[in-house]
Amino acid sequence: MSAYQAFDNDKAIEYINNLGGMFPPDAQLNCYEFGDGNLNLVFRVTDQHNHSVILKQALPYARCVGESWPLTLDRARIEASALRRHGEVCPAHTVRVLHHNSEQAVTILEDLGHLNILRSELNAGRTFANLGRDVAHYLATTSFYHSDFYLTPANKKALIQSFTNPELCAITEELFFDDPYQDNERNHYPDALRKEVDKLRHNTGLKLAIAQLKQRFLSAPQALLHGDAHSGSLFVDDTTTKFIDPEFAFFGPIGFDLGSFIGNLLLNFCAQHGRICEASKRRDIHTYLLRTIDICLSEFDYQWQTLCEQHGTDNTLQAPGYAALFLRDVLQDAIGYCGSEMIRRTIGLAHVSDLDEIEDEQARLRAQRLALEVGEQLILNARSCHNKDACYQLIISVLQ
Ligand code: SR1
Ligand code: MG
Repeated sequence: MSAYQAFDNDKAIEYINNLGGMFPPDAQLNCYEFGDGNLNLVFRVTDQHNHSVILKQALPYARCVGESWPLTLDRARIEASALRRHGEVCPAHTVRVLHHNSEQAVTILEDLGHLNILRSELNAGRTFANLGRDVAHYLATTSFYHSDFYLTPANKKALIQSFTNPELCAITEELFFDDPYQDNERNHYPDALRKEVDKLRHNTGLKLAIAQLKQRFLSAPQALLHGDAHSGSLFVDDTTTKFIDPEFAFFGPIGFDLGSFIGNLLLNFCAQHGRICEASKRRDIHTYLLRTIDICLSEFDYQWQTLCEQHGTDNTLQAPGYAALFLRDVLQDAIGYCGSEMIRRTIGLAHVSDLDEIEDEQARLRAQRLALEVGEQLILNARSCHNKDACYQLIISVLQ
C-alpha cells in the first residue's frame, strides 16, 4: 500500500496484518470504526483474546463538515510527533504511539478503552480527585521542556519548523478569535441568544482583548502545545489521566492549553445548572470543578517554577524574579483563552455536549447565557490577575 487511501474496517485489518508485530501471528482480528470527533477515522482492532489497539487515520477533509472543507493529512504526522515528544517528558499522561505512517496518515495507539472521555464523565456528574494535579503536571512538563528555558535556541528553532501547522492553526485562529465576533455561516446558536451575541459584538473593549489574544496566538512560539486541550481530549478514571489527539499541536503561547482546559471545566460548571436538579448534588459538582481549577492553577505555577529552578538552562533565569514574571503573563493569557474557549463553544461552529445536550430549553438558554457572560468577564479582566490566586479569585467572582 503506498498512495494514500481512506480505510474501511477490512483495510484497517489488512494494514495491521501486513505491518506485523502488533498481535501474535495467529491473531484473528476484528475491527470497527467509532470516531465521533470532528476530523478523523478511528478504528478499534481486537484479537480473539481481547487484546486491542486503536488505528487512527486522518481524512483529507474535516469529517464534521465534509469534503467541502479540505484539510492537510500532515496533521497526522504532527499529532504522532507531538505525542512522542510529550510522551518522552510526561509518559504518565500521554497516550502511547505504537506506530506511525505519514503517507497513509495512520497512527496506531495504545487502546485506552478501559478509561472514559472526561467530558462524558463530567456530564454524568462523576468526579476525579487527581485531575487538576495530573493536567497541571502534563501542561507544566510538556511546555517547560519545549520552551526557551530548556531547549537550546537552535534546537527550538528547528522544532518550531517541524511543528509548523498552518492549516490547523488557521482553524483555531478563525473559530476562536474571528467567527464568534462577526456574522459567519459557521456560527450557530438559538435565536433567543441574539441579544447576548449582539452585545458581545458591540463591546469594543472585548474586541480589543480578543485581538490581543489572537495576536499572541499567531506570534508567540513559547512552547510545543497540545493545541486542543479540551475535555474531549482526555481519557480518565480514578487513577489515570491521559491526553490524546494533539493534531493541533504547534509552538504557541503556553497559556493557551491551560486556558482551554479550565474553560472546559467552566463550561461544565455552567451546564450543571441545567443538568442536575438536586441543589446539594449540584453544589458538590460545582465545588469539585472549582477545587480542580484551583489545584490545576497552583500545581502548574509550582511545577513551572520548580522546573525553572532545577532544570532551567537559559540565562534569563539568572535575573531574580524573571520566572515568576513570565508565569504571570502565561496565567493572564490562560484566563483570556479560557474566556474565548467558553464563548466560541457556545455560539461558534464546534459546541460542547455539556451545554447542547441540556434537555430543557429554558435551562439550556440560562446555561448558555452564563457561559457567555463568564467568558466575556474573564477576557475583559484577565490582565488584572497578578498571580495564580488572583486568577482563581477572578473566576470565583465572575461566577457569582
Ligand atoms: C473543524 S474542527 C472544530 C474543532 O474541533 C477540534 O477538536 C478543535 O477544537 C476545533 O476547533
Ligand atoms: Mg480532537
